[in-house]
Amino acid sequence: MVSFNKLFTSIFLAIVYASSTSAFAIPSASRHATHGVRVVGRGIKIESFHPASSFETFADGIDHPLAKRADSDIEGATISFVESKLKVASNTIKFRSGFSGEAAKHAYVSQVHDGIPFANAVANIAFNHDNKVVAFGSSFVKPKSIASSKPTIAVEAAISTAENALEGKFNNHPASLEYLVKEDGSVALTHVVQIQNESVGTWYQAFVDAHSGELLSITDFVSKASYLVLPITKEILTQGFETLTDPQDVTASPNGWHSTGTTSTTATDGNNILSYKSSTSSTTSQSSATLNFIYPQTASDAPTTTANVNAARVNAFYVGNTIHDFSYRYGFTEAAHNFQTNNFGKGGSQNDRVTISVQDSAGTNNADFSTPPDGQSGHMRMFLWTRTSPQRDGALENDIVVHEYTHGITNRMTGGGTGRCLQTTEAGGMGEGWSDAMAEWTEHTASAVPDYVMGQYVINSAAGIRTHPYSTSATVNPLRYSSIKTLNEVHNIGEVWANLLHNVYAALVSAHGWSATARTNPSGTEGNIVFLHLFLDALLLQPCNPTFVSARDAWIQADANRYAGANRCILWNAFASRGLGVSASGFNDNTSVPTGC
Ligand SMILES: *[C@@H]1O[C@H](CO)[C@@H](O)[C@H](O)[C@H]1NC(C)=O
Ligand SMILES: *[C@@H]1O[C@H](CO)[C@@H](O)[C@H](O)[C@H]1NC(C)=O
Ligand SMILES: [Ca+2]
Ligand SMILES: [Zn+2]
Repeated sequence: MVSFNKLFTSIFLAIVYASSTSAFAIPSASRHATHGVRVVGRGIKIESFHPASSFETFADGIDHPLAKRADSDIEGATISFVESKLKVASNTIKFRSGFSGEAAKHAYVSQVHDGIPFANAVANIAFNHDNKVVAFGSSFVKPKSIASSKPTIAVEAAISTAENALEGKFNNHPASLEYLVKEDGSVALTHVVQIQNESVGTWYQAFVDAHSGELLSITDFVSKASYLVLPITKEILTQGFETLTDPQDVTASPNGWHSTGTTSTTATDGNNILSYKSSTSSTTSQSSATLNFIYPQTASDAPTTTANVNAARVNAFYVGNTIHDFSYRYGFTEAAHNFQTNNFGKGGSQNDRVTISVQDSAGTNNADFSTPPDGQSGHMRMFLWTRTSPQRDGALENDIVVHEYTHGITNRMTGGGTGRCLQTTEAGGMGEGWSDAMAEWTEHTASAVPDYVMGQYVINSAAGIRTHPYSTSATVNPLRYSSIKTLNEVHNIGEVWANLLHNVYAALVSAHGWSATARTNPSGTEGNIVFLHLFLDALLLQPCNPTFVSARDAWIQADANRYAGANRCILWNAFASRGLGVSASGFNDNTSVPTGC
């Protein structure tokens, strides 16, 4: 729980920090790929640095040094490949995790010194079914200097520095020691501690120099939605509620949605999702085991009436579980670091189902999602929207719930479950884009690909909450890769990526048709199925803190792995149509596609 007993000292120290970190420059687009800037606590600006990632893909694959050895395991193959590829000693490489996905095997390593891993110098590698390397991303560095591996500042002092600067409380998640590469090429030893402030919904991982005591960097586990204020129209809400019976997919949720395997409930409280208001025990609960969650919502009543709160908790529970289930079918499994209380012995870390706080009192006109590492629960907060009277509830607009949960998918599937790999401005921007693209994917009901608008119910405006609808028409949506040059805010950058993906989706559906059973049958050949496979496969392939260019390359490689490159030219043409062609770089458009496309 949050304690307030340090309020006075924290005000004092935060002011000291404000002056010592104010030298950071305002970011320009050239820093999008390597920096993330956040304003924390009482207005302190913290700029975190992430060494640029290289990313290479190898189509049908290349050999790793142990390829000829029948007994080579994923760990040995990974270490030997990284060693030879980067020409570094094997004792500078630490194997972190690995697993076999459907289309490829994935492994994640860190640079290491004196047995202590580097937080922001990592690499990821993928092997296809022929045991060949198909993708390699790396942010390993050649350090100018490395601090001693023996801390001279105690962890307690580091915790108190972080608590003061970030205006929160150490959450007792075990602290660790990690190296952190700084922008000047030197490497600091840091105490890594998690600081939360439950009343304002912040959740950071702080990197405090274990020799100087300075707060050097943070990971922000929260992805916020921020929405444009648009004029309210008088459109009347038309309700689309339906009664669904047994919507759970038992391939993804073997004990259904209300049982962990050891504990069963009759409430919005299960293995994948806990949906509540105010207190985690305040769920929608049935008195008997019939599980009849029928709570009609009355749009003309305030969202806070008992009936409407029940409708919100039930809808959030249903949507969260549905995303869990269909994303599971496409590879967001236990081993790929998903969110479940019980993993049924299938790998990954458990006890991390998503908790959803509906009508959270901490804010209005927004929603957010925190993604800590695998093994700690993801947390979604849904707020009320105040543009209308009565107010509207984000938990009853499915695209918002899907958008938020998808932050959990992208943050967990990029970089091996650390929750640390979408932290630069550019990668964070794509995070927003994937979330909108997933919301769009769930809402298609036919092969037509009309323009897509996000968030029109909560603000009661047909234009929704983004600057443009997502569209195949460059007149309706003129955003291109080069638009990012003048954008700094992650949702605005995300619109560029979501619109690229809208065009990729339209191209795949136009080529391969559309399946109405895509959520439960991922083995079809239709375009919407292909799209979601490549979407999730590419997350696993791309490097930590990807750029638009490396994320695009990961899609192309994902297609090589799963479909032998059958969609290569479709993908290239769609990406190139909005400036992300072969020679696109540094937010300069290029519309060329490879020869033969
Ligand atoms: C959480 O943030 C609020 C608002 O900034 C602040 O008043 C409160 O003291 C913080 N809590 C902790 C534990 O620091
Ligand atoms: C794209 O880049 C290539 C060089 O790789 C150049 O030859 C071509 O003219 C560029 N095309 C466009 C349309 O920008
Ligand atoms: Ca997990
Ligand atoms: Zn978001």
